[in-house]
Amino acid sequence: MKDFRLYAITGETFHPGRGLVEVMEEAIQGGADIIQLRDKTSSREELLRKAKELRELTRQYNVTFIVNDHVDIAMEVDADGIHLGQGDMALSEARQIVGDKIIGISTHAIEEALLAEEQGADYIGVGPIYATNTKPDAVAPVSLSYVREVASRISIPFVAIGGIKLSNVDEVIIAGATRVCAISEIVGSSDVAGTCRAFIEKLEGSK
Ligand code: 3NM
Repeated sequence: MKDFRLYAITGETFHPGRGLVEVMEEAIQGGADIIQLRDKTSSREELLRKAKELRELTRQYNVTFIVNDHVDIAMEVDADGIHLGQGDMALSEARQIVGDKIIGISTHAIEEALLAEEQGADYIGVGPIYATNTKPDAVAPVSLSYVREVASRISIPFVAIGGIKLSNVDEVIIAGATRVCAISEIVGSSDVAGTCRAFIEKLEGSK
């Protein structure tokens, strides 16, 4: 897969009164290089409409587009890939459906990370690093030691997620993350592009 640094996930509850495409376009303009559609409440019809809009946007900017959970919608809009949690469809089953599209897997412990890598995930999520209200069913924070462990033992790309803010991302980077993901800090910002640029600067500065 095309490499990435800043992974932005949709979170419409954080930007009432502002459109989904408008906010995600700002994130892309600020340097986000993966956009994921994550939406646990919309109907299938609504989701499909949003996925089509974001597919068009990400094509315009040549940015990777991932759909969370809904493999069928990812296929229908020709997304670049899907993201699955631990309780979702098995990786092997998903691989049969999506072929060589990107498969990302959420992991919360090194055993899950090693298994995802062995089973052919293209990247893994590593989190939640900090407590977050964005995902009500998130497990307890995994702490920076999990980032260090993944950085030393996993070869596929990994992205740190969960409660990551501009104010704490430095320590995540020091622990070994070269890619980060945020929802509330990015889409809830009054300056979405500026927040993304600030994340990118920190990630670049760490090289
Ligand atoms: N997945 P915020 S944490 C969607 O640990 C998601 O796998 C997580 O939102 C995981 O940046 C999380 O607002 C929520 O904390 C991230």
